[in-house]
Amino acid sequence: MSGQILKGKNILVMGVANKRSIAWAIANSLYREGARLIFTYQGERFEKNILELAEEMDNKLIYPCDVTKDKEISALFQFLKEEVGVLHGVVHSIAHAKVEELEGKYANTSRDGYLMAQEISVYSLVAVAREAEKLMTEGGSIIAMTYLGGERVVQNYNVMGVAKAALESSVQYLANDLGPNQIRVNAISAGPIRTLAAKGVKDFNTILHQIEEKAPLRRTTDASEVGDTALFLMSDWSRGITGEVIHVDSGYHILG
Ligand code: N5H
Repeated sequence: MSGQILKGKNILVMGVANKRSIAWAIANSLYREGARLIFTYQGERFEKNILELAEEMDNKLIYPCDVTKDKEISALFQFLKEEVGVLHGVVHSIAHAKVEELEGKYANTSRDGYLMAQEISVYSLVAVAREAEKLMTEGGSIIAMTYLGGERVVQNYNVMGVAKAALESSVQYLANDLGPNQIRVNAISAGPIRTLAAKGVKDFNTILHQIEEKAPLRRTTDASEVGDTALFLMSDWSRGITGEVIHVDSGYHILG
């Protein structure tokens, strides 16, 4: 089909765990506009999910990558170099924290839990961006996922809020480093969405109801809205934007 805005673009999508994943909604938007997608997954547990979900997608590639292992990141980029040569985009939709640190006081965060949240949720972006730059010989776009709790205190977000603050700052530093090669780095700050990461979050329904009552658009965020914003950020329409955080949250973040 002609007229697809991402035709000929190779985009790495990291972080599809299941069909509810934000990364999966983003992949659907990108695929609709003609992108060739390369998916990574972490561990056998999620391999089956991505194989099934992406079964019907033309030309996709699927490769394992545990972002805590330098060797796995190198192997992924070696694979990309051989299979696609040039990379145009990266979608980073990966985060992790110990479940026990997502409630109660931030002050109780363990050293171990702090480092784990930072390593998986933030350092992974830095490591991936550094490798991606080498393959983005025609310019590129890198996007990461963040949340309001990185800008201000949101009850229970705790160690993940501090990780998102570091992620948003990393987006700015990486945008500055990679900009001269016409590689843009941005983040999307999504409103709460019922994903696997949100599973087990106490009072998630209450949080969603609050958004429905108070957000300017009076509704919660749909993953497809995040997908279409990611599409914009991957496309040439956003060519002048880098180091930015775009809120896709029904406007909730403007409220005091
Ligand atoms: C204020 C809130 C509610 C409390 C905080 C939730 C934070 C969620 C983010 C992290 C990434 C969730 C997480 O690491 C869960 C793990 O401990 C357990 N789950 C897993 O291991 C599953 C199986 C795997 C697939 O998930 C991960 N991530 O490894 C924030 C909410 C209103 C909004 C929200 C849910 C934000 C967000 O960052 O996702």
